[in-house]
Amino acid sequence: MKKFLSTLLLSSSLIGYGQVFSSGFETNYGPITNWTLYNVDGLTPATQVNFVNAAWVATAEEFGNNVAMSTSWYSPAGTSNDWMVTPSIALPAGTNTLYWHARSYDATYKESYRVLISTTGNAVANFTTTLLTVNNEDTAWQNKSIDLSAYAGQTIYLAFQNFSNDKFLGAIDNVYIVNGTSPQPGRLITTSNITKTGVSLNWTAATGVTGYDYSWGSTGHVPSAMGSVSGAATNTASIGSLTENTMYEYYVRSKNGTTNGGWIGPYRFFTAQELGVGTYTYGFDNTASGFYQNDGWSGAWSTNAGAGNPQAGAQMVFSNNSNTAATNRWLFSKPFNLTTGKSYTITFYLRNFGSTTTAQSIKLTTGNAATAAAQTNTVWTSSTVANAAWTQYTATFTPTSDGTYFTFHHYRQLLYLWGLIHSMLMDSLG
Ligand SMILES: [Ca+2]
Ligand SMILES: [Ca+2]
Repeated sequence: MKKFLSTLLLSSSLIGYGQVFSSGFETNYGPITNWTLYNVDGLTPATQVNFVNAAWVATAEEFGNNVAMSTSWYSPAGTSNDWMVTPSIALPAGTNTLYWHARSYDATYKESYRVLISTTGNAVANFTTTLLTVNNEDTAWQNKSIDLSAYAGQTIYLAFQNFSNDKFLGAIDNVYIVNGTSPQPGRLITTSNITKTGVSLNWTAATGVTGYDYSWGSTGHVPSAMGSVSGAATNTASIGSLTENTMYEYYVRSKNGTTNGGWIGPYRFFTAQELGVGTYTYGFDNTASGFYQNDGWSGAWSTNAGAGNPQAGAQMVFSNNSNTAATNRWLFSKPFNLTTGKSYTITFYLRNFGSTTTAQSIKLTTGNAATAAAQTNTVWTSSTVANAAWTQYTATFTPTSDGTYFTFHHYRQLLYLWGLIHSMLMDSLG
């Protein structure tokens, strides 16, 4: 028990009224170090998933938000027997409900897991009662719950056991025990309507609740009910009076009368930066964990800091095309606040690495959110980018409404057959 003491003390201030246990697997919010892990199978994960170097590992699902992940893809193949066990939990009298979110990561190779309970200890052998068996968990995040009222007044341990045979990856997040009932909203809580000073939070509504609280602040802030909305079906809330060009963190929780659900989060957003007041220049040179997400950018392009590779500075972004499928990879800028009718000039560098004989296709688009669906306006496009050297391009854009992202979209479908992989790189937007 000693190993849990310091982390439990750190997280105790995050336990709100009605909450008995909480773990979101963030470093500062119910970290995985609060749990006891047992890698009973002792098998060797396949190279592609060897970041799972324990029974369960905390890994980033979104920028700033971890999940607990386990694998059953072993080399040689085998059956997972990986445990994640809570510290001892003293259940109060009355109704107690366990909530969590879960998903698999490959529709063809879905993970299976059990939830077990012990009243005698936290060793694997103590878990003789299975509360729930989930075979082939869905690949979309699922809301899960179990009524623990039969154990009211007892000290319990809970375990999640991955018992999948030769599948892929599965994840658990937001494990909460509430004294009462307050079902969780959907796991992913998104933003929209980002301006210099405001944002809307959006979630998938829960049933059987009376409303939602939300919290926002700087990275690492301790969530508290800074705002509330009523009604189970309500699925959005607006925040104002924010600071321009600033990264914020946010949480949402359900509430059912005086019983609070667990905080779902943290997620992060940037408020918009005014563009046109001086020049914005960006070379993707942030090498901190999270790379360009720390600067408000997002998307699936990779970074490379190889000596001599960037057009300037220390790092660049790139997008590999594929020899088996169409490339469809987005890179979203931070949000910029633009003035309707004003002309903006965007310059950027592109080059190919590897083969330059097969042209790449790149678009520069704009939209009102950092999603592919929102990128409805093409500012610049080329299907003939085949530069051996960095080449500068210039585009101009005159918005018809305020509040805009710039987005680069690498979308070429590979047509040749001999299997070369080459890359598209971009640097020094400004
Ligand atoms: Ca989490
Ligand atoms: Ca294992």
